[in-house]
Amino acid sequence: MTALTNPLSKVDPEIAGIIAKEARRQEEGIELIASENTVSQAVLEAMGSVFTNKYSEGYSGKRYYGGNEVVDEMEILAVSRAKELFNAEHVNVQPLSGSPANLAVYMAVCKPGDKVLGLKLDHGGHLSHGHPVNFSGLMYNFVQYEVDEKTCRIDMNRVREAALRERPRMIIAGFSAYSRDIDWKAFKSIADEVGAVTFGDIAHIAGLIAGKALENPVPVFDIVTTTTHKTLRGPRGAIIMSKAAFQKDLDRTVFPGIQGGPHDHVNAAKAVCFHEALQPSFQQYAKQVIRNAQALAGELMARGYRILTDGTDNHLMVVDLRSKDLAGKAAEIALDKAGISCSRSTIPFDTRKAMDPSGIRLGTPAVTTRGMGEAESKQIAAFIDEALMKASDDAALAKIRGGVRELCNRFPLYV
Ligand code: DSN
Repeated sequence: MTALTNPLSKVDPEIAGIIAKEARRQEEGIELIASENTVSQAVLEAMGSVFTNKYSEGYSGKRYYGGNEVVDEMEILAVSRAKELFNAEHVNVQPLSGSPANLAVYMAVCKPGDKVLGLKLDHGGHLSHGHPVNFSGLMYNFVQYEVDEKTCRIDMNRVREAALRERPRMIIAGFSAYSRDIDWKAFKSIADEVGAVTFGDIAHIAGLIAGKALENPVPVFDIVTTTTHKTLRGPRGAIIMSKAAFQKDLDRTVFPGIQGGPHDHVNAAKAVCFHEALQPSFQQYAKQVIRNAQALAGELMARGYRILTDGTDNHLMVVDLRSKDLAGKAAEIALDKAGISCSRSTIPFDTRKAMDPSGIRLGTPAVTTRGMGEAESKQIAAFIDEALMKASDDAALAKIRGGVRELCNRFPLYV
């Protein structure tokens, strides 16, 4: 494409200015939101491509609009790369995001009212795993399993008991705030005992699986979904992977069941992200994400913080702030003022409300992308500790923000 003759800064300086402001916020701040990451310039370029102009309802070779021969080429490549990356029999790259991908799985496998087993939200699960205010909890008969009160870990004996008692149509394994490995094979064997379909939601850990730092459930489970923008470091979106037997039902549920035209510009960027994740350097990245999370958790524990499960096997941790006489919302606000982004989080058996729960969730995918290692992760723990101890001292928080900016300047995001 020729150089832009009418750049955004000329056409709409207001929005251009706002984007520049956000770019600066990202450059100068420490991003610890466990579900966020920083994409490459190549992913950004594909997302901003002319594919956004196209309608291509349907699938490769079977579209409802003309002029799709190039879209087909792109989507076929995206699918084949995702299949290779996750060793999947079938991949649908069209889901717009994680919840619609999960909706497609429910609609393809279950009838409204069918029983499904999933991890409770405040025990680390996800809204779309059966929360009563979400479509999942409204449309299906959810039975929610919990983590053990003492260890805060999933107890497979309890999952088995619930499965034998409830005989669900489908069992979900997956989470948005759980820091330990999932025993995929144990889930599969329980599901086989009761004749349930296995559904894995690996949105948080897909990049760690793609980078071979965690075990891959795709060859074991019937269906696995993931978003593409978390540890996988791609554009905002999702994919569904499955055994070939589920292909037809899943594909027709995504389109025409739920969605219209796929977002081809985003799917092109997903293809770029799969290409990047197939490179050996991505395996180094995935391992470093975990090493950084373990260094961050270790240093926080050394400073007297309670980390659920006493550590982490993946990229995230949930910090229980009760022993520090703090709550999640105030902690999130204080850290924001210090230039550190995180998300407040419920803890299992929380007595506080979700808007101001007892914990915060921290993750290392984004700081690892910008090149930080274990030494910087420990430094970040020191910043967090100082900010939380001075949560109501704005001058102290501004001073910490200066230190955060200095650290970030040493690890630029886009150069
Ligand atoms: N909102 C995502 C997260 O933060 O984990 C999950 O959808």
